[in-house]
Amino acid sequence: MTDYKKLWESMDIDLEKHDQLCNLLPGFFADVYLSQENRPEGMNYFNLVVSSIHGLRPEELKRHKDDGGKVVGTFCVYVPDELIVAAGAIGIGLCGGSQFWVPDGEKVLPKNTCPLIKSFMGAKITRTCPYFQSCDLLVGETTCDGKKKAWEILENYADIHVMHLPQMKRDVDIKAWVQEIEILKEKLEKLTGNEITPDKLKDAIRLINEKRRALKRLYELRKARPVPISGKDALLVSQIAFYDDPERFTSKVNDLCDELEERVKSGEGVFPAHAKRILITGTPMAIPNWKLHHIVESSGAVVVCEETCTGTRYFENFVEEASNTLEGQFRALAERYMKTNCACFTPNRGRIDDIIRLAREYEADGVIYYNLQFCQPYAVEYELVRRALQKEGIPVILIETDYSENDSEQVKTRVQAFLEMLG
Ligand code: BJ8
Repeated sequence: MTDYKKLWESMDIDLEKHDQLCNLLPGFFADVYLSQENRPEGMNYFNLVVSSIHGLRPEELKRHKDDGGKVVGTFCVYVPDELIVAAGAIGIGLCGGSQFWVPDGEKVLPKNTCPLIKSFMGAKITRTCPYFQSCDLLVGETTCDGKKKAWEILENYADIHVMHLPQMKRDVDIKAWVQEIEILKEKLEKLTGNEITPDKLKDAIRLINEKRRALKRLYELRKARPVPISGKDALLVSQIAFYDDPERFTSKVNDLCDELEERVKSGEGVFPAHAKRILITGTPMAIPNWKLHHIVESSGAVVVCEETCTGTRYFENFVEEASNTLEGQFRALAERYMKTNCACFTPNRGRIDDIIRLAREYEADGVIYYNLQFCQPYAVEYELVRRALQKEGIPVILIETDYSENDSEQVKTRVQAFLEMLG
């Protein structure tokens, strides 16, 4: 602990406020996670990562920086991690999932802003997040209006580069994204002093594809009946993917999958085979946002899949590995990333098709459409998703909520009524 204090001091962390934050997590994690029965052994690694979330990994980031390396923070799954890795930097996903930071975010943002934005803003301005404090550069993007305008405030506190994301998927838009990737490449080369060569980028593409493969393998195993791992545990693994070392993470996920494969073979599950299977779709759930999964799974149902950016959108689609030129690699990156279906795009029919496909593949009994309060793109898109699911005979409910516990009982009542309706 003493050592970490020195580490935090070196990062200019507000120690007093940071202590308050650190005191909250262990009890919360124990209630939500350690209370589960029959968890896979392979989750021990991920428990460790969370229990020392402000220690172990930030210490690695510090060592990397002491050796002259750079750390780059990102907020969206459209920003290509491969480039950051190829520049010899470490990429960290910074989306805020904690209510702790929301009141401070509200000091500089309107209250009717989505909690994810208020949370990351609060994390930065209070200097209580070692990941934010480690970053040499932040990379924002023009997705929703809330984020787009938040960058202008955030740049008072940190260096930020904003990528201009097109919001249609025509060839002209893919070409525009290639150009943004080229600009980011130059920015990263300048930051790190390292040239991004085709060989380095090829290795980085392989590395990140391997991580995606491991996550895909984990998700495939959740198709089994009974399901060998809880939705809460799978969500935790997805959340950790955003900040852990990619190589180690991939190997730990594959170890976990080996164990789950054995479970599937022997018919061992964490919920009875008849438990209702739920697909969650919607806005991302950044760590430690476990609210909805906890409500669903403590009501006797199991979450089998997330069509979110902390779920399938993060790992589906691989980057073509064959190209040996930067030009070809940039095009391959742009094509892969532009396949992501975010509600910031218009039209966004691909997301509706994905939800229907995933609901079938995972044999979901119902879909919960999860909307972070004040997220307009996903809120508006609900109507189209609802109509499409109704046509397919797939029950759906909209749950709009924030990070606080204020509405937990109300959300629980609605989820339980939905589960009862599923019969
Ligand atoms: S690709 S979902 S990570 S933008 S911040 S849109 S919740 S109002 S996070 Fe996102 Fe990239 Fe899209 Fe995924 Fe809504 Fe909040 Fe905006 Fe949000």
